[in-house]
Amino acid sequence: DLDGVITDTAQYHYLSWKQMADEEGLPFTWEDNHQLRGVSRQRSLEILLKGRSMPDEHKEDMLARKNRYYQEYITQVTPADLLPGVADFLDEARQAGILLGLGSASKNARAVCERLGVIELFDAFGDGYSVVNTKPAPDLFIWVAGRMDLNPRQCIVFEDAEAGIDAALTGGFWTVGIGPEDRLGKAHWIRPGLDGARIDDFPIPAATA
Ligand code: B16
Ligand code: MG
Repeated sequence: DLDGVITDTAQYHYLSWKQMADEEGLPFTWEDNHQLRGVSRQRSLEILLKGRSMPDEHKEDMLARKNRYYQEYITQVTPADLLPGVADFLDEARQAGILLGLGSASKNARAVCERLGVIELFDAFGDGYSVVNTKPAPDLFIWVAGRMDLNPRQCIVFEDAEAGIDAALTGGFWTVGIGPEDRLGKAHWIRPGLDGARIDDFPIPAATA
């Protein structure tokens, strides 16, 4: 995953939704924002609207505005925005010959990874354009694994979102939850972040043919 695992763009998503919600007079807090982690832009708006009905045209306008604000924020992203330990962990994995795949719900994932300077590290890159059914459907992670000729049981998904852990478990992947236990309790392993993480911390049994 990208947002919340490799970099913390959750704050930029929040500020963009908040600006749009304030303009519309809709209540929206940082706590509400946790429900939007890993969830597609369209689905996020539905959650934010809490059942309020709106003409489709107005919804499209709200989505476009939120994305404009977000794209403005991510122009600030630099390699210094990699979360602690991420660069070392990705380096260690590559040196060990482990394939790396990105599975983000975001249509802005490519721009963010380019700005972070990590795009070249990935052997497969799945983003908000790759599949129709978004997390918690398993489709994105299965798509990414398939691009690397891997079976889900040969892969570990690192996720900060409950929707992402659900997606990975449904797809048959090993899972590491990055964040608090109350959000990620279903994952095989849970860590607050990747700072100090080593690949041996996540031993998966050899896949059988
Ligand atoms: P966009 P991830 C997700 O990214 C974010 O966590 C989620 O908050 C956002 O709504 C979603 O991407 C879509 O992003 O509006 O840029 O297409 O965590 O799956 O990397
Ligand atoms: Mg995430």
